[in-house]
Amino acid sequence: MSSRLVLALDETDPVRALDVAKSVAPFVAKIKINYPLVLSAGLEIVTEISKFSPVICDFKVADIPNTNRLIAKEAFEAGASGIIAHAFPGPESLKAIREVDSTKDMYVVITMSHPKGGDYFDIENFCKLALEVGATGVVAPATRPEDVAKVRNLVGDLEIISPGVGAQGGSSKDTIEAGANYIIVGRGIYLSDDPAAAAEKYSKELV
Ligand code: BMP
Repeated sequence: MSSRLVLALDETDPVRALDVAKSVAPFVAKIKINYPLVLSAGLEIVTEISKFSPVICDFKVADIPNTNRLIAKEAFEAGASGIIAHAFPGPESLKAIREVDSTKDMYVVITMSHPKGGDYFDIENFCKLALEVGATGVVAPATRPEDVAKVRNLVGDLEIISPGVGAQGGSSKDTIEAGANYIIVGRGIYLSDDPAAAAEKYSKELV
């Protein structure tokens, strides 16, 4: 069975980031890159890492449609296989990303994993929106499996990717049982003394 693990590569040293990415590639389905690495290494790092793993650009895009379109275009042209966007700017902003390249993945944040991270998110409306705009999937928190289960009921077959396993205390097993397709692990892997071994361990817990 293929891996259900996504690495969140928030390592800001570009050389180390590439080393980690290469060593964990056999154990992960995808690598998620966020602002810390892109701001330190430049967008070229997306192109580099895409050579050995699909890359999701976690830019949490949240702007007017034209700006969302421009951001998505840059990310996809750099080689990203997908992008993460916020729901609250509404359907036109999300559709603008979809229209850049509908073969790419678009994930919509439904609610967040940190303490009180769910207090300002509207799970029902955001799930409805993700379906309406044809999202590939949604982001829901491993730290609150009850929210993952709620999201699963609302989004049908859309993919659920869940951050918060490891450093934030979420459990892989509970998250998958609640209905997530993939867990996202960052510090639990890239800060480990042996990132490949850590990735292998997390990936085995999931099969
Ligand atoms: P870590 O395993 O080190 O906590 O990393 C989690 C990753 O997932 C980070 O890149 C973070 O920005 C992202 N993330 C999250 O933790 N919670 C959310 O609700 C949404 C996220 O994208």
